[in-house]
This record gives sequence, structure tokens and C-alpha cells, in this order.
Amino acid sequence: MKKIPTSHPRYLSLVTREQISQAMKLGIVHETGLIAHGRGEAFDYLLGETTIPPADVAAKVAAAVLLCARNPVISVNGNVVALAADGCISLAKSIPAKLEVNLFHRTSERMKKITALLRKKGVRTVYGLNPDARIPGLDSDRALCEKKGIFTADVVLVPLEDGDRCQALQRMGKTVIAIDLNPLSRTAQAATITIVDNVTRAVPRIEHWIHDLKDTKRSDLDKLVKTWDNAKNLAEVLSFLSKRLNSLS
Ligand code: PTJ
Repeated sequence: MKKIPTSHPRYLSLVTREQISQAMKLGIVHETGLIAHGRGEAFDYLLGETTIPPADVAAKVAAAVLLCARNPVISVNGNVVALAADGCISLAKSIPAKLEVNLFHRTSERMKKITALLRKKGVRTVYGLNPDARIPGLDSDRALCEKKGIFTADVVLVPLEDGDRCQALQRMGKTVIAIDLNPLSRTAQAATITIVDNVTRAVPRIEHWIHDLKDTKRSDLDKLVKTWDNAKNLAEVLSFLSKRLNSLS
């Protein structure tokens, strides 16, 4: 990996770029994943590269939903594994939840590489490699999933999603938690709970709330979930963004 001086004012951003670029060279990230990353970066810049208050509220409610779930699954793709594999593994343990690899640009080679990487990091069962079900109403390879994983999940966490699958999962009656830096994306607009934050910050924040809420009574978690209004939270994100931009102008 290219050495970046720690004194560089954009150190974290440059290291993250390097991570994504390396993961692409290794065949983990699809080449268009670099474009998706660039779009994410632009929104992150506007947010101030920090977890904003509405995003943290969303992360808390997401944790409550995951703790109440019967069969929660974390769906990972190339970008997520490149940037937040350890965080996703740790979060999955804390809930506990299953991990399933689900790719938009699905090839057997990428599926195997990503699965092997997660196994090397200690995940015993990685779902996704041997799909035995399809998400109804989806024509892309993102429909391919496993019965014991996403297909029968009641809650699916989908960091860096495409809007189509998010909607298809909801039509199956599932609760969809999305992490997306773009509050205007179809995914962000369609998900049950949208966390507008960088996946590198959001995943540890959800885990923080998992530990914080672990001993909370089920009825209190339910109350937290019932009061959730995704459209209102997204409006708060947009209001935060416009206030921030106004204050800078
Ligand atoms: O690995 P694959 O084959 O499944 O492909 C993955 C990509 C990301 C290429 C695929 O899912 C894709 O094309 O995604 P989109 O439709 O470009 O959407 C990606 C969304 O994630 C965009 O709205 C970005 O703003 C957002 N995003 C990018 N980087 C981050 C992010 N959100 C949170 N954290 C990030 N680091």
C-alpha cells in the first residue's frame, strides 16, 4: 500500500482511498465501486466527515431493531468488505447476526474471494456463496441469496445498497436498515431505517448502541422502534446539511 504521511491534512481520506484501490486490485471491489466511493466521499465532505446527530439516532434505532430480530442478517458487498470488514464481523458477533455476501456485479471469483477473506478473519459461516433462493421481483444477480440467510431474514442491514433490492426486500415484509451517505438516493428514501453516515463510522456506532441497549426491556426497545419516522429523520439530515452549507457561505 502506498505510504501516506500521517501529517497530511487529508490523511484518513487518502488512506481510505488507498484501501479501496488495493481491494480493487485484489478483485474484492468492483471497478465501479471506486465511482460509488467517490460519490460517497462528496456527501461525506458536505456532512463534515462526522456522525451527525440524526445519523446517530438512526444508528440507535437500528440497534434496537437488530436486538429484537429473529433472524438478522448483515449483507456485505465489495466496498463494505474493503472498508469495514472487521467492524461488520464484530457487529455480527455482538447482535448476534449472520453475514451474507451479496453482490451487484456478481462473479464466482469475487464471491469466493470475499467469502475467503471473511473466513480468514474468523467468520465460521459466511452465507451467499451457494444461493438456493431468489428475492422475488429482482432481475439482477442481487436477487441470489440463501434460504437460511437473507431469504428468511426478518431484518437485513444493507450498507451501500442499490435501491431496487432495498424495495424488493421490503416487499417481502423485511425491515431494511440502510447505510448511505447520500440522503437523496433511492435506497435512503426507500429503507425502513436510513443511517446517513460513512459505513466506517456507522457500523461501530450501531455496535456501540447494541452494547448500550443489550439489557433494555423488550417493551422499551419496541417503543423506540415504533416511534421511528424515517422521512422525518431524512428531513433532519437535509436541514442539517443546508444549515451547515449556509453557515459556510
Ligand atoms: O460489490 P458490488 O458488486 O455489490 O458493487 C457495489 C457497488 C457500490 C458498486 C454497487 O452497490 C453500486 O453501484 O452502488 P451505488 O448504486 O453506486 O450506490 C452506492 C451508494 O453508497 C451511493 O449512494 C454512495 O453515496 C454511497 N456510499 C459510497 N461510499 C460510502 C457510501 N455510503 C456510506 N459509506 C461509504 N463509505
